Amino acid sequence: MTRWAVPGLPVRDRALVMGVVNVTPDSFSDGGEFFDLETAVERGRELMRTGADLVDVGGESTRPGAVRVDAEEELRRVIPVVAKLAADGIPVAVDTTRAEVAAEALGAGAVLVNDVSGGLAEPELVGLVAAAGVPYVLMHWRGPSVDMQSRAVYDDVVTDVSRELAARLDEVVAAGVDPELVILDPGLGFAKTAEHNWALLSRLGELHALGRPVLLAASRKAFLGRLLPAADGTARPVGDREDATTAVSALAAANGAYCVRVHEAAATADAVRVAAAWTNARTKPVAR
Ligand code: PMM
Repeated sequence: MTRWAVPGLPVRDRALVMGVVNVTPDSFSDGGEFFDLETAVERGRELMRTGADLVDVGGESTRPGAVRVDAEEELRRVIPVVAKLAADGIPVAVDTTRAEVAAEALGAGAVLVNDVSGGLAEPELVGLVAAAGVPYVLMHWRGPSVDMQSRAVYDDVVTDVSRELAARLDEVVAAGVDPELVILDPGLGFAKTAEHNWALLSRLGELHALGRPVLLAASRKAFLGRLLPAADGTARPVGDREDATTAVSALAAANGAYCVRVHEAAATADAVRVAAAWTNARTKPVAR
């Protein structure tokens, strides 16, 4: 199996674990638990202690239906957290669609820009990433979270997402981004139904055919809650989706994912090691 190495990011013989630090009062997945500065910084450190390879700091919720915060508020939330974690020597990604926030975060020590809009929200962000020469997560995106589910319409979701990601990849490379620094992400839950997410996960090979490493962020998402309903049919609550998240991490890693983005690191850190042992044993001769 191809093991990717992206310049500037940790190199491991297994999938990378990206731990999520949401500095938002309204994220769907952790409900604003880590909203204030000290709590968010401590959360980032804890994710690293428990097995994350890098952390992803975001100040704007992208849950379905979310309305945007202004840039000033996003900067106020994100930059001090990035600065403190980077000062500890922690590899920090900034989860933003705004060029201004990305620029300030890189100035504060971030090493990766995670852009859920794939450069579509603010095209200036792409120029900034090109000039900075930093790794870039390019996610499949069809429009803002507020009404994105209305755009969850595909002929064949894997073919369509692959084609749209390939087109974005060509565009960001034409804008000067080094292709070796691009990580692709199908954007689970972003203009996707549960069925779309499962199709994308199960046909990961088709995304790998685009020739770049793939990041997956399934952690705690609604499609896992819907897979595991209670007896009365209600979806499994967000906080009880950890085991399902770990299962997805193992399967994603065993199927070649470069990085899995999760809210809790420990179980996924084990899962990606299990996956690596499993897949490596396929190619190593075993003595009798
Ligand atoms: N999903 C969320 C936020 N950031 N970044 C990437 N690259 N891919 C995703 O699917 C993604 C993301 C959703 O919100 P959360 O932070 O509460 O999981």
